[in-house]
Amino acid sequence: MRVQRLTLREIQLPLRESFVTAFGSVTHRRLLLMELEDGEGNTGWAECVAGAVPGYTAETVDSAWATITDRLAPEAVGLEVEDPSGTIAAIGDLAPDEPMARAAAEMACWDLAARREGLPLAELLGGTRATVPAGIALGLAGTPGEVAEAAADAVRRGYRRIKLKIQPGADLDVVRAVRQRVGDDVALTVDGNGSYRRADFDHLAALDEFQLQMIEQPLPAADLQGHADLQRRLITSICLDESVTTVTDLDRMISLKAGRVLNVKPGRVGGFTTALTMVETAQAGGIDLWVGGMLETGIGRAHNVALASLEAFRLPGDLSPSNRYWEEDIIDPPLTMESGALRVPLAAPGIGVAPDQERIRSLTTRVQEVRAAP
Ligand code: OSB
Ligand code: MG
Repeated sequence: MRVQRLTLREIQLPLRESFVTAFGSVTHRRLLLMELEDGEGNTGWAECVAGAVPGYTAETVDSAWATITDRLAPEAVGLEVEDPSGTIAAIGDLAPDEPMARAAAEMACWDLAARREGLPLAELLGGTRATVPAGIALGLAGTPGEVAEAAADAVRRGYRRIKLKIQPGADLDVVRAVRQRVGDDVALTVDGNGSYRRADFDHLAALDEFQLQMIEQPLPAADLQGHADLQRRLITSICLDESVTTVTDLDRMISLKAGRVLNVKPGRVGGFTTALTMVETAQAGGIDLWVGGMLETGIGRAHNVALASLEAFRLPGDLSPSNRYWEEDIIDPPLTMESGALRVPLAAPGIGVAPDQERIRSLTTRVQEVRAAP
């Protein structure tokens, strides 16, 4: 397979409501869309998960734009590869510390490869499920009572798991209010996005009484040893997100016992090739798995849903329908939730959802095209 043309677009899309985490507030999602063409009429699409400002990791929309246009695209376009993993073998060394930028290219290659073979992406990745359970992430905005109301509303709408963003000063009261409001049978998790410190261990141990499914990324990304020390003090399982961007990070998580659960985001770890290796490594190491999200549009969500269709992802992910974040998505038709689950798009090849070209054009703020030399 040979990529003849790469088109990188930046679009800006307003969120239905601002999403607040320990890193700050997002009201408009700036994001990059990658489109590849093979010169035989097939295209592959992917979304780069980097945000407008650094915080979650160091990569941003602007750094990923530069990485892709300056370093990756000139090498990737025109390259002959057997399969999508070949792209990463060929270009991985060009951007070792930019997994989000790499992932956009790699994941678009998977969509392209799947469409060339006429297979759903989920099937090419080894997925077997026809539906995946939906989970919702609730931001930090509002009083504990308001978050509890939002959680109750999410349960009414069918979500199978609720994740609450927390940070120092906005944690125990929120979790207590939500647990009281939704009852003991609802699966609840929290995500600190690295906002706690080693001095907070006693405070975090107070979360044990709420029977959370897990505590996601309480400490900074680099502090694997701190997570290991904290895990020994907690009944609740620790889940890592930001701390694991490479298979080596996952090996260290397992050997240090820095947590029992991994949030896999293909866009964070450099794409599906690494994500699939992580699945094997995690399973061998006794780590539970789920698929996370990064406020994606339907294009990125469809990639995540395809990955979540693998049997290995035993816990509900941050996989919500199009109308969770967007008044109008950039795919047509949008992803919808039925009985608390999303249908894996298996009826069409590749990611199985169609980018709404007209809408994407109208939202585009910059475009760059790279063509193979004739
Ligand atoms: O930490 O999982 C995270 C969104 C942006 C950046 C980081 C995270 C998140 C979420 C949102 O939690 C999950 C979603 O996309 O629904
Ligand atoms: Mg997280």
